[in-house]
Amino acid sequence: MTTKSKSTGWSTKAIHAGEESLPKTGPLSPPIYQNSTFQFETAEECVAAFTDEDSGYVYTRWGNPTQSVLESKIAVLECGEAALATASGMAAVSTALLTLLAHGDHVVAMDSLYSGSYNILNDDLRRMGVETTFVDATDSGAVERAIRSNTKAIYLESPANPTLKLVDLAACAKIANAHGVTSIIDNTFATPCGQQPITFGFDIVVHSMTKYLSGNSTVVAGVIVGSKAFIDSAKKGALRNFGGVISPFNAWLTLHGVATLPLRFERHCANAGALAAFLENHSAIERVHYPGLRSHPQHALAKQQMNYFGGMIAFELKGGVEAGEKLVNRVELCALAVSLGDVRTLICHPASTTHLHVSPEARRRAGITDGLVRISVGLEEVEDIIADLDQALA
Ligand code: LCS
Repeated sequence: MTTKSKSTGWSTKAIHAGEESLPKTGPLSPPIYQNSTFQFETAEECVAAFTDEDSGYVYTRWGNPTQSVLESKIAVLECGEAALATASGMAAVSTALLTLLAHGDHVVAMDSLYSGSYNILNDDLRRMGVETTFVDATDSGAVERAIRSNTKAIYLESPANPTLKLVDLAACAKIANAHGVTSIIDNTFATPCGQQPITFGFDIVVHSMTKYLSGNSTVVAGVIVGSKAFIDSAKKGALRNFGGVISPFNAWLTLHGVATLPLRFERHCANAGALAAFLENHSAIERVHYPGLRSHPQHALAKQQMNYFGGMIAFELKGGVEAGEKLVNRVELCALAVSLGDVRTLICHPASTTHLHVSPEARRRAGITDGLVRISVGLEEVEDIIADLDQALA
């Protein structure tokens, strides 16, 4: 199965893609190469591996066979030419940005982002002489208006963490392309089952594989997908030099997760749709943010560009922060935990957890209200999830 193969379904790809390099006789599932270094028979072989890095493995910070199987699989699922697995989602974000940017460059970014990504752009890269303008990217015109002569990249999330705002993928990719700017999107919430931004014209996709791709809260991992040229330069530059490589064990665990992603994601989304409808009709709730609801301001766009509406829901309680605290203290089945994409339903309060280190002003601008509660809908029977929230809201 080759990259961009369209001839097979998502589940088939998730299970089989990337495994062509495995011997046809021997272990059925990809083995784990839990080693840091590789030996050679002769000096000539060793020099050859250093000269042509695609010809073999040298040292796990430079590449490892378990990692390669995972990378090939994700590249196929995201319809990209190549992929690079990383130690975390943040290592994927930072490696992609460090590969692209230099002192004096400018970035246009969405105002609603995962806090770590917001902080890299707003603090670390600013300190290194890269300026970022944050805009309401639900308006693609605002993205275009913020582009300057030194803009090198646009950086987006859709659906965004934790507001569930969307960006128009085709419009933003077209704007970036027209201005010769590299488009990057964090596809963690949608997963490749929900949307493949590269098919809309995006240049680079990043993921926290800690979430849906691994699926069991056992791993911290990330991945970058893009052209072979970009992935090669990230692999031989920022990833190798800054060292944010995935461990073979985490790559191996993630492979197991990815194989069941299409199956799991379908159930996450079906449960989320039913839960969102329940929450929207609950008298204690002011507003529900879920792209699959007709009340979501970008529902039409969601239908246009997403295969599924996702497993993440955010909502605001009529009683604000105090009601939110009471709710998360009263749930029994749902776990009070950050992160997302787990088989279990997770509930959290972004303003006091995931986005605590984003300034109140930036949170307000992004639409992260103090009363916003976020749910990562799990794979339990949806009746049980609804019953738990119903008793907690009562
Ligand atoms: N991108 C998105 C959209 C995320 O939600 C996260 C983590 C990251 C990148 C970073 O990935 P990591 O390095 O953690 O693998 N999101 C988290 C969250 O919402 N709660 O805890 C972590």
